[in-house]
This record gives sequence, C-alpha cells and structure tokens, in this order.
Amino acid sequence: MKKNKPMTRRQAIFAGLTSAGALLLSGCLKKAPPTYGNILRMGDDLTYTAQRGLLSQRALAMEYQKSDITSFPVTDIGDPADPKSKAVYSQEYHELQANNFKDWALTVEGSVAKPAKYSMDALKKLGERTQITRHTCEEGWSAIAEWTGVPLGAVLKDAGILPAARFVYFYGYDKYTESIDMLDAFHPQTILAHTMNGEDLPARHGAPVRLRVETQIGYKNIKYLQRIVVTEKFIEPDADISTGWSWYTGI
Ligand SMILES: Nc1nc2c(c(=O)[nH]1)N[C@H]1C(S)=C(S)[C@@H](COP(=O)(O)O)O[C@H]1N2
Ligand SMILES: [Mo]
Repeated sequence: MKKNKPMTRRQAIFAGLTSAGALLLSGCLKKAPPTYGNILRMGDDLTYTAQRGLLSQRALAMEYQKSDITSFPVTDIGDPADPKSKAVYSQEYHELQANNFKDWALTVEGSVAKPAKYSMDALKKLGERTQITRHTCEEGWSAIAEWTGVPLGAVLKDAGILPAARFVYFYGYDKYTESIDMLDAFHPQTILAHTMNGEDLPARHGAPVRLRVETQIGYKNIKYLQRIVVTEKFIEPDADISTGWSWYTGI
C-alpha cells in the first residue's frame, strides 16, 4: 500500500481478509495477485492468494489409468470453421482445417526475446508429455481423457521468456481468450495438447492444438489455439472476467 494514498473500501476489506494469506506468502509471491471486478469478486483474490501460498508449484493433479477414460462431450462457443456457428467464423481456420492443419503455426510473442511462429513439427521437437486427467466443466460435468502435448514451459523457454513476464494470454480462432500466471504456465502438467486418446486432436475438441491446464477448471483449457502472448501485466477484460466468471479457478 502506497503512503499518503487512502485505501479504497475494497482495498481495506481485502487487506484485512487476506492478512494471514499475505503473511504466508511473504517471500514466496512477490507481487500481489491480480485484482479486478467489484466487491463480489473479493473471494477470488482470497482463493488465489491461499492456493498460491499453500500449493507447491510441483503439486500434480490426479492422473488416471487408460481404463478410466470416458466419453467426452464437446462444449464451446461454436465451431470456428462453420459460417453458421454462433462463434466468430474464421475463414483462416476454415482453410487450415481443409488442408488438415499442415499450414498451421502457433504465434508466440510479447515478453519473449525471440518471438516466433511454431509449426507443429517445431513444437513437437520441444518435448512431450502424456497424462490421463479429469476435465471438470463449470456447467457440472466431468470427463477423463488421455492428452499428449508439448510442455508449455518448454515453449516459453524456447521463445526466451523475459524475467519480467508474469502472465500468458491465449487466443483461439473462435475469438475465445484465456490467461494464466507463471506458476500454472510452468506447471509440469500444463501442455499444448495435439493428441487426445492417442489420435490427432479431433476438430471439435480444439484441433490442431489446445491448452491443457490441469490445475484449473474446464474453461481455462482453450481450444483452436492461434496465438500466445506473454505479458508483464494483467490485461482486462479477459474473456472469463468480462462474462462474469472467475479468472482464477484452481481445483
Ligand atoms: N476456444 C475455445 N476453447 C474453449 C471453449 C470455447 O468455447 N472456445 N470452451 C471451454 C469450456 S467451458 C470447456 S468445458 C472446454 C470443453 O472442451 P471440450 O469441448 O473438448 O469438451 O473447453 C474450453 N475451451
Ligand atoms: Mo466448461
């Protein structure tokens, strides 16, 4: 809190509520968590602070056996390849899909020393991890699948992530966006998945690449990935926040 600047009501309540969390975090989280929205969102800050303080960066989400794999519904804002879909239709995505995504490349830019476009082959050279995990949607269903992909941390390292970087923003062809912080970005189970249950990622599950972030709820797992932007600042409005959902949804 800066001197001579009166606390807002929200800051005062937040400061009081999270003083235990703040003490716990001193030395382990240098900067305050992102704050946004109104007083009703106060619990989000508390959740973020508490989880960031209590969870080790390496704590893994539960992994399952092949025999646990279930059917997997499709839920999204619409198919970016379909002009009649309720999502924003993307001519570019439509054409990439028609050519089986051979010309697809993921843009990585922002707070990185070497902004680049990664082809699927270039991405795959950076590493691979396979995990069988449970996806939990905020709408009340969950499903288990096996995901194979490239650790996001390996991609960020390859692009030369700069020391001041704090957040990673993701943009999908359907104009969906998501963002996560560095603890989740470098979490070992956070992968850019290109394979689901041993097959190329099916179109409606987000082909050719989607994010899997197993430490948060379903909507963080952005599909139809087009672009990643590394930032030093928390940018508002994020899709979650502008639609009334929490930005941080740790499970
Ligand atoms: N690009 C994009 N990604 C998205 C969504 C979306 O609408 N667009 N929906 C999210 C939500 S709410 C969930 S539950 C999962 C659903 O993934 P699935 O369709 O593979 O089941 O994707 C998430 N990622
Ligand atoms: Mo969801």
